[in-house]
Amino acid sequence: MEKQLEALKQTFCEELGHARKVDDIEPMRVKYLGRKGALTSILRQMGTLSPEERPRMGALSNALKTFMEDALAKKSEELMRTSKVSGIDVTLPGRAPRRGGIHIINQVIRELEDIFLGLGFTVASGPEVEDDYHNFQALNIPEHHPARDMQDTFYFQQGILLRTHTSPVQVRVMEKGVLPVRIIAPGKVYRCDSDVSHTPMFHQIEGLWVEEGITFVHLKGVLYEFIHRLFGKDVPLRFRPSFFSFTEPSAEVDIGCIMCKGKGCRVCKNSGWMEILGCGMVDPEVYKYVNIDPEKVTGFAFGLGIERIAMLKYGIGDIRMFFENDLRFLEQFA
Ligand code: 2NM
Repeated sequence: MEKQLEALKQTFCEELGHARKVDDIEPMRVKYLGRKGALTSILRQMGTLSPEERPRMGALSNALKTFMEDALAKKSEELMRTSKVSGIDVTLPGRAPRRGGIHIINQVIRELEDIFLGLGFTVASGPEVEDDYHNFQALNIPEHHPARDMQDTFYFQQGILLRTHTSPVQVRVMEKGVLPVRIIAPGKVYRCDSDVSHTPMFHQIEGLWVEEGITFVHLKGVLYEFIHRLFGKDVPLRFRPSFFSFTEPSAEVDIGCIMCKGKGCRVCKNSGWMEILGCGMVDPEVYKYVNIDPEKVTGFAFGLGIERIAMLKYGIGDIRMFFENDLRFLEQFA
């Protein structure tokens, strides 16, 4: 029996020397130390020994058992540290998560916000799911105006819709009745439209200044300053008369084409000018809805599309690029 124990230790040590993976250890524990294992079957012969021999054999078997247990534990720990577990090298460093960045549209929004904060405006926001009253009626947009059509506006149900501009934010700020108002409202807007130059969701920034004594001169002063801070002091601009139901008088502002410097190109359709925003003096009709007395205060408002500004600034030809989430495009602006 002593010889058997000696031989068992020998084969155990040899086999353990060949173990290469942590997964090799458990089968060995079963084979040598398990209930039906090699050591157990040797111990079954204890009964055949003389009473004098038993204590010594018992001690030898126990020593071997402890030896094998310790050896298995040590080897297992060593393999865990140094070798492959099921084909995975746990000692390799992990893959670092990729760093995200601020979307180019949000970068442009921040830049515009910074300019207007510098001109004394504060940033306002409001719901993207709006009601007909704040999105159309309070802005003096007639009941049967084409802008209200199902074709142009996403409706949830009669009277509830996705805002088609950020003007309802301005209506809500005026409703609070705290004057003066000097705010910008950047955010997402929605129109049922989709092609190279239109996406169903896009971004706008609108501004509003309502206070005693505000005139068209203040409007021109703020917009000149804004455009010069955004596109540089040398860019020419011009005001063209226009029409909006919520402003009177109204104007559209063009800047000298920044692609061709006014010479005429594809982007400006050979005119040398590009339209970048709409503006005007807030129509007294609008004040009626928000309980402001047009005899006491006046104000101006303006609005522009963020994507258009970003496309001009970075020479991007297709508005859909902003929303396809192709990292090869987005990473250029990270
Ligand atoms: C524009 C152009 C002109 C505008 C007007 C208002 C409000 F609420 F005060 F009436 N908010 N935004 C406005 C005026 C927007 O976008 C091209």
